[in-house]
Amino acid sequence: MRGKLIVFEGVEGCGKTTQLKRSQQWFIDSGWQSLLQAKGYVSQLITTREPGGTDLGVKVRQLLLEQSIAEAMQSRAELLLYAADRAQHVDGYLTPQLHQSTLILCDRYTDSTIAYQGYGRGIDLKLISQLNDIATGGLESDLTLWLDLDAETGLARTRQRGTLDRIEQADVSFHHRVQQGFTELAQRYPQRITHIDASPPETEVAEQIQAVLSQKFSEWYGVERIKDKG
Ligand code: Z5A
Repeated sequence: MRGKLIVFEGVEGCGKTTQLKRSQQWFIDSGWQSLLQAKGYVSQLITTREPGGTDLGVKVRQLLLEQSIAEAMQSRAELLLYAADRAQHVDGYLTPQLHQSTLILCDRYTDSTIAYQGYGRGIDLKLISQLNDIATGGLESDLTLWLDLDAETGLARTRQRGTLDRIEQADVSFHHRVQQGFTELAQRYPQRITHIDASPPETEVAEQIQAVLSQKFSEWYGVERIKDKG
């Protein structure tokens, strides 16, 4: 059976990375992993991210996020670098893994490009859509979890970590536009994008995500919901 691509999206500091790791552990602890493996539906669960999910992508990520480039990165150059990272990721990693029945948890994907380069930088949304199609070859997520958090709270969380990368340093109105982008995407694609309230404590956010994942596993694999242990 083909694998599934589950994407975590949202503004900086919304807790994607934290929740992606918690979901990975919960998949094992809850018993879903052993159940789906025993039935032959899923071979393994892996985590990855954009930008930076491949060796080439790690280098592209450095270019995109480092603050030390003397000249300002132009918006279209930035857009094309994200697209290059994605094309490598899809063809070199995601698609082969999906053919091996892998369940993939991915930190950011195409909606980030629409939200950041489209709504944030103001690049034409049609152009971004065309470029996303080229970079993905049509591969869409099976489920996108949008961790909805207001931009200020997210930025305050990341600032506590210390140094800010090139994008985190952008002014707050940029981050508001990005948040607006995610909001509109969720309204436009309710079948694919599920809203998660990312403002409560980590454990409460995790519970919302686990409920959605349990429901999706039942739907995708036709197995009865099991009682979560984790
Ligand atoms: N980008 C783009 O522009 N276009 C694209 O197409 C793509 C990406 C794919 C890097 O992404 C940048 O790439 C990003 C968008 C751009 N812009 N920036 N900067 P990234 O995903 O690698 O980096 P990020 O968005 O900055 O992620 P992050 O800062 O690591 O945030 P996060 O993953 O959402 O949050 P976290 O690391 O899980 O948590 C942040 C902190 O909050 C941490 O101290 C946690 O302990 C804390 N936290 C987490 N959950 C909670 C709750 N519930 N309450 C309180 N505190 C919490």
